[in-house]
Amino acid sequence: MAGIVCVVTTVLFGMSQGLSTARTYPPNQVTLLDSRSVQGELAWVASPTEGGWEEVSIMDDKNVPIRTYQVCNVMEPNQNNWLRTHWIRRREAQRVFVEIKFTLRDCNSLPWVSATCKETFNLFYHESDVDGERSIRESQFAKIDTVAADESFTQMDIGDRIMKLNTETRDVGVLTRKGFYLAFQDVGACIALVSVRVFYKKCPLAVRNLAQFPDTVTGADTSSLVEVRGSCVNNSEEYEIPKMYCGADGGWLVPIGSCLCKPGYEERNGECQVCKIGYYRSLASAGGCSKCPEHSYSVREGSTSCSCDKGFYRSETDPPAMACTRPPSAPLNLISNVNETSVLLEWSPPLISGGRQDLAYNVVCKRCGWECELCGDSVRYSPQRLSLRSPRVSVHQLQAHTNYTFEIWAVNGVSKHNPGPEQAVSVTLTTNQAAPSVVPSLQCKDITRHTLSLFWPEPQNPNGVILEYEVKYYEKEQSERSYRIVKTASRSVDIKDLTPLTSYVFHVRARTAAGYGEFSASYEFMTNSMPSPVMGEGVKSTVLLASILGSVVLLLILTGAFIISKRRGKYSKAKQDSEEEKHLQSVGKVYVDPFTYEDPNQAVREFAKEIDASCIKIEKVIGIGEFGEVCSGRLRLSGKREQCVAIKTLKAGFTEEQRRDFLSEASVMGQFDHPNIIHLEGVVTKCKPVMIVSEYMENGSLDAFLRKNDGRFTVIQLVGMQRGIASGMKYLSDMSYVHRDLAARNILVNSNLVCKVSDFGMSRVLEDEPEGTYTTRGGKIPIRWTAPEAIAYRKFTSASDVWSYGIVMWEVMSYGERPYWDMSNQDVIKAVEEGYRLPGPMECPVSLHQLMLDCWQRERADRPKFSQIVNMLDKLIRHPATLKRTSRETSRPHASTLSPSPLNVCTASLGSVEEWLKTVGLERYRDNFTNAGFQNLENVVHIKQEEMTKMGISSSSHQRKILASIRELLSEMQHVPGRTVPV
Ligand code: ACK
Repeated sequence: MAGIVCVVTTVLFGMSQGLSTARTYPPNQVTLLDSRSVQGELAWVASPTEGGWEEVSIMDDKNVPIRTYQVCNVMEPNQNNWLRTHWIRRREAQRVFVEIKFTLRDCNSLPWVSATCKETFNLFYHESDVDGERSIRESQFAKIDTVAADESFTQMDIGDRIMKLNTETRDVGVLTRKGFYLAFQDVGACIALVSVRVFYKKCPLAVRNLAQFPDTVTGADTSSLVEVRGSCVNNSEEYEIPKMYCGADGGWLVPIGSCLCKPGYEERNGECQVCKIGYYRSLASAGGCSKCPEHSYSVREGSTSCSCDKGFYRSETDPPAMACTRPPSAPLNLISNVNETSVLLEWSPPLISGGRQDLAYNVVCKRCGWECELCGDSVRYSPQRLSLRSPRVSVHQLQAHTNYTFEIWAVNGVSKHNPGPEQAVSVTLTTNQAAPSVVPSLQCKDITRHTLSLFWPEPQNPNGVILEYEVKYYEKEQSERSYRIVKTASRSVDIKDLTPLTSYVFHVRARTAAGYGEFSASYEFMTNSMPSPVMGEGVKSTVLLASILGSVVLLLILTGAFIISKRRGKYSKAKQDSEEEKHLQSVGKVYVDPFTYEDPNQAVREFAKEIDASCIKIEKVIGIGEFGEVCSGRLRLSGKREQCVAIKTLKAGFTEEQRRDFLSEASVMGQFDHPNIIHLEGVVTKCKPVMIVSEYMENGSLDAFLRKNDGRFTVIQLVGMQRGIASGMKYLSDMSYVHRDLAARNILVNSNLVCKVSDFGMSRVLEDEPEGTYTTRGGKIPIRWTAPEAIAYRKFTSASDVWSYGIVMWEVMSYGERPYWDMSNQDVIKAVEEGYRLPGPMECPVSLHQLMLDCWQRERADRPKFSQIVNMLDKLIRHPATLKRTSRETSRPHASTLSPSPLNVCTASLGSVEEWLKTVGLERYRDNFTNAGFQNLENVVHIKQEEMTKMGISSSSHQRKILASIRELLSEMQHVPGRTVPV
């Protein structure tokens, strides 16, 4: 026996060479007992106390003593040796693990003990709340398992000093008491317990998805999962409840939900770190910190948004990532087109959009008398007043002959932060005369056999003083053509001498100084058979007021009287008509030539208001007129607001004749009252210098203005200017005034691009016109603007003004180009005589060029009237699509209106670039063309405007002239048989 023990001991010693005292445990294990870490004796309780388990101290490989238990009673049968540990506190564990390291002797290697030798031992536990129970009966222990060695050692192993250490781990649970004892039962094995470690498992503190999960003891069951709720790490917030499961083996499983870094922080290395200065993070769900967008900044760490730079803003709906923006600048180039009581306003977008895409426009309408007040609800806007997306609006139902100011505000999403006058542009205008609107209803107050007493309300928009009403009526059964008319100044009339029991249809209309309004809808009333009046109500024509008296009987009785009265009715109609005719008077005003006055000063007194010189403040000289300086200044008339005016002065030392001629312009101008005719404020004749004071036109004369703004306007704006001039000319021709010198230089333009006809001096047509040329008949005439019949035999009429108007249209579309360029006056006369007409300027819509050609019809009767021109231009403005096709896309206009010009003939027949340049008066560019490689005209026809600029032809008017000539050339080539157009 002693020999065996000795052998075992020897083996244990040998094994101890491989044992380490390093006590490092996996992080998810909490050790409750480790026999190797006990200093001194273990002093566990062995039973029997003698001859059973024995505590033996051995050295590990670091020479640190460790305590072991051994037993080796393999030769004696019926062994029952118990070894019990001390009480082990359970702490929080519900399931504990027992790791046993042991060595076991192979029974086969001890052949003489094979009957009694065992190769297992039993492991027990006993739960108890008490530390240090004295004696525990065997039966109180519960078995955990029978432990067998994976490897047992033999005598040979001892000789070879081979370590055969077994490690077996068993778990036990669910534990419920405060602690427990373990017991090892040996039933006859040769065994050494090298170490015993008891531990439980924990899932260690972990951070997943920015949520922190604490140390968590595993569940009681081997398969149980403990659900743990995480808490968000610093500077983060719960996005979705963070959860994880702690598995029985101490590992975390299945993270669910998450936390997100708060605004102002971003995730870095599983933490939420603050955004740096100049950066921001606005939403917990957004990515990382971002740099402050344009025009914004942040001055502290952890910013959730960036503040806007001064003068820049964010709207409520702007995302923090969007750059800060600012309100737009004012719209540009506001122009107005007045059409009776409607106005078309158009403008160009502002220079500064503020960096936003939500630019819109609001319209403010003010009616201005002594003071301005906002327009009421009766004014209509199309498409709307506010939030306009396109730069145009038409305003309707204004009052006639009234001053209005329209402000167009450019607005965007941040305008409300800093609204200011720099965001608006305004225009002041006067509406035209307009006929009254329709009489809205008609009623019949009394009905008798022969009389209907009608009354009606005033039209909603009288647009002036109603001079009279006209009632048109006819028997329903008869044709509308046999109508009768009654006129009255009041809003009621008795229509007499009617046929009894007859339905009549009535229309009524009102008249003001501007003419008649539209007839009302039709209303039907029926006379009755009663001699005394009954009340009647009008119905619209489709509805028949049928049910008057069913008295067929009465009808029969009255047949005789009926026939007689019907005859009388016809007679009295004739009488009535002739009486009414007498009321008709002409409303048209005719211009009076001041030179028909015996004393021309009388005309001045009649048509021009005398202004006291003290009311005028001259500010600066703006030009030189034929009689003296032209100045700008201010006029303050008592009871009126101060206004800017232009002042023409008569130079000192004038003759009486010059004074008369000078003032004749005021006598003419003073007769006109139209928004497209320069308005005369008055004259100063009682002191010197003699002055003519007129409204001030900020942009001066049209030709210079266009040249200064070459290419800057939309076609609609240009047509708007033309429309204004045509409207002014219509007014003049309606008054039988022939201008004789209509040209862009004699049109003035105000700040709203409104064009007004000016220059009504009497003498200049013959004497002082800068363009004037003496004709063979002696008079001085502006040849390029003047119709052939006026040049040839001084036939000046509104039709010759129409010719000049066509030239003005051409000047407008070519931005102030000189008509017929450098051609001499003689060549112009000859070319026009031969049928040459100016080609459409570059980008000129075909429809406008066609209108010009119409104005240049040789037969003056074939030319359109100004009223037709106004209508035509209105139509084009209303349908801008008609302005799309430009002459660039067209071939030659109608052959009958544009026969070959001298220029064209030249270009088609002469092949060289040099000769062609000569014909267009631009031979100075010969070298430019040669140097750029343009050897023949075939190449030239492909030239682009940019190429010309590169070649050194910088004048845009010369470029245009060249392109126009090329178009002509091409068109000419198309008409030459057998020639292919090189395009
Ligand atoms: O082209 P402008 O600037 O416009 O130069 C001439 C100059 O005076 C000599 O006629 C200007 N002018 C004439 N009448 C007016 C006016 N009512 N408002 C502004 N400028 C005017 C014209």
